[in-house]
Parts: sequence; structure tokens; C-alpha cells
Amino acid sequence: RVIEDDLRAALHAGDQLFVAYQPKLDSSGARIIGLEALVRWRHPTRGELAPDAFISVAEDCGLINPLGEWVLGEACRVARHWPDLSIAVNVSPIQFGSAGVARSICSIAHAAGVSPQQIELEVTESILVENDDTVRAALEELRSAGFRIALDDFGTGYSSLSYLKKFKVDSIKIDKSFVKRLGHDPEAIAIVQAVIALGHAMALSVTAEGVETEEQGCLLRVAGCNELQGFLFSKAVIESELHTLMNGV
Ligand code: G
Ligand code: G
Ligand code: MN
Ligand code: NA
Repeated sequence: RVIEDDLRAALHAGDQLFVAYQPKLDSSGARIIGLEALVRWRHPTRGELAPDAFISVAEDCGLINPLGEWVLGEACRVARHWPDLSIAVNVSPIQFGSAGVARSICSIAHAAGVSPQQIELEVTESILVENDDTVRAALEELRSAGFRIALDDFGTGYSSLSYLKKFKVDSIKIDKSFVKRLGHDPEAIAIVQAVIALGHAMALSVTAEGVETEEQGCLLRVAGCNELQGFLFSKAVIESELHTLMNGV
């Protein structure tokens, strides 16, 4: 069976897909302020699959909408349990291609009894390059409903600065490929400092992802980065492990 059929079955079965949550910390690295929801698949024969192995399949075969809605529903349930944390959910560019994406996202949060203010939607730069008017309208609708919008993987892809002006977002996430080089590549420090300054000049919050070492965390803190995420603090954990994580491990 091809992965597409398996994924369709998994969406019906209900016990194969699960969501792991990776903490986001304040710049001191001492306090958890949010979580990013990351989908996983316990495949019956292939073992545990990371999203790289099936998100693009889901995008190609039309399953990304039900999958994305399911992840958002799960994340909203966790949001209810942790009212002081901001919960981030990745939204695929393909989801933004379908009419009514904003309405669908709003109604899922509403049905779960979660305030949109608690939810951050992570979008990648590619959606801003494609199809401007539809995407812009959807992002505006979501922002005015109270959702925060984060530009994920910032610095990769098209990354045209004009898009940052054209599409209003609340925060940017510096891609881990830049963070990875911090500590041995002087150019990487310059790039990261410039991105943080740019973000702040546009009144955006800046998150760094893929923070793995104390040195990277320190450089980012000194550069004024607002939020840190990465294996230095924690990998993504399942819901039942969140209590341990919150209690300081
Ligand atoms: O989970 P992992 O750390 O391997 O994430 C790999 C990639 O998969 C990341 O780029 C992340 O944005 C993406 N991803 C994880 N969960 C979801 C999801 O629920 N929806 C979409 N569209 N992408 C996701
Ligand atoms: O949405 P995005 O593609 O940025 O998803 C984050 C991805 O980065 C996930 O696959 C997650 O497992 C991974 N990740 C999270 N923290 C780290 C880290 O510190 N180092 C590396 N190499 N990957 C990380
Ligand atoms: Mn992300
Ligand atoms: Na990312």
C-alpha cells in the first residue's frame, strides 16, 4: 500500500497520529512560554515517521486539510490545559490555497473553547510569494480574529523583505540552519544580529529555532532574540510528559 492510502486510514483510525510539543522559552532560557505542535505518525509497519516523511504526501493528495485540522484540534485541547502558554501550529501553504481556511481555523478554536490569542499559526515564506490576494485576505481575517502569525524558517526560501511589509505578521522564526552555524561562523552571527534588528525595527517578536548549545543561546540572548527553541532546552515531547517538563525537569 502506498503511503497515501495508509495516511487516509490513519486519519480514520485515530490512534496512529499524535502530536508532540516542543517548548519555546523566553530569552533567559529559564521559563517556558509556549509550545510548538509537531505531528508524528506511529505507522503500523514502518515505525514512527517524522512529518518530513508524510506532510508533502498529504499536501499532494489533498489530505493536508483534514490532517491540519486534526492537529489544530489536538493543539487546542492542550491549549485548554495550559492557559498560560502560547501554542504554535504549523499551517501548510496548501491549506491557505483552499477557500475558507480562516473560517475553518476560527471554528476549530471556537469549538474547543480556546481564545485565538493563545494560538500562533506558523506559516512559511513560500505562501507569501504565491498568491498574494487570497493569502493576504486569509491572514488578515485570522489576525483580526486574534491569532498570532509567525513566519517560519525565516531566511530560507524567497525571503524577500518586501513581503514582510506586504503581509502583516507578528513574529519571525530564524531558521535553524543559521542558528546551527552560530559559534563557529562569524558571518552567521552577523546575519542573525541583522535579522533580529530587522524584526525589532518592524515591531516583530523574533524566535530562534534549533538552539542546541549554551553558546548559541548566549549569543542569541545578547543579540536581543525574544524566544528560544531547541534541543538545548528540550525536544518535542508527548502530552503526558508536559507536566514533568513544566515542573523544571
Ligand atoms: O517534527 P519535526 O521536528 O521533524 O518537523 C519537521 C517539519 O515538519 C517542520 O518543518 C514542521 O514545520 C513540519 N510540521 C510538523 N508538524 C506539522 C503539521 O502539523 N503541519 C504541517 N503543515 N507541518 C508540520
Ligand atoms: O516547523 P519546523 O520545520 O521549524 O519544525 C521544527 C523542526 O526542527 C522539527 O523537525 C524539530 O524536531 C526540529 N528541531 C527542533 N529543535 C531542534 C534542534 O535543536 N536541532 C535540530 N537539528 N533540530 C531541531
Ligand atoms: Mn514550525
Ligand atoms: Na522552522
